[in-house]
Amino acid sequence: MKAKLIIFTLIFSVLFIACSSSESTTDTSDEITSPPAPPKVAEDLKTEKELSATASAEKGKLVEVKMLDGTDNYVYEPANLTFAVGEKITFKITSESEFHTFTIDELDIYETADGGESFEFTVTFETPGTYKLYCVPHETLGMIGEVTVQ
Ligand SMILES: [Cu+2]
Repeated sequence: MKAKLIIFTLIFSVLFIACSSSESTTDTSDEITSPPAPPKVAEDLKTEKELSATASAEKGKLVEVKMLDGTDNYVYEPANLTFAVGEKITFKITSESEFHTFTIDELDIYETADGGESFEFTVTFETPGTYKLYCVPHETLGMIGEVTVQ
């Protein structure tokens, strides 16, 4: 009689534990919460950048710059350019046979031309200074120049 009671108690206990453990498993899955809301994107604090060269649709004085790559000699022609403050210039950049860029970081100028093609763009130089001109793929090969605004 006592043994039966023990067995009954054991079975009951096992069932109880099994039930409660399965319940707790269910609880756990219920506890999975939705992913936290993404952090609020910081306000774009970019301030109005004071550009020292302004792009323009209206044409100015035409200046042609060749971007040469013959016989692995990567150069701008001319490589040194001088402009007056306030001067509006329409550049016509022409790539000889490879992709080149006409990049002046400080003036936010990044223009490109594919091999054999020309591209025109107009800028007005507003801040005196000496600015580095370079070609992104060929800078290390010496394809650099200088733009002076005075
Ligand atoms: Cu180049």
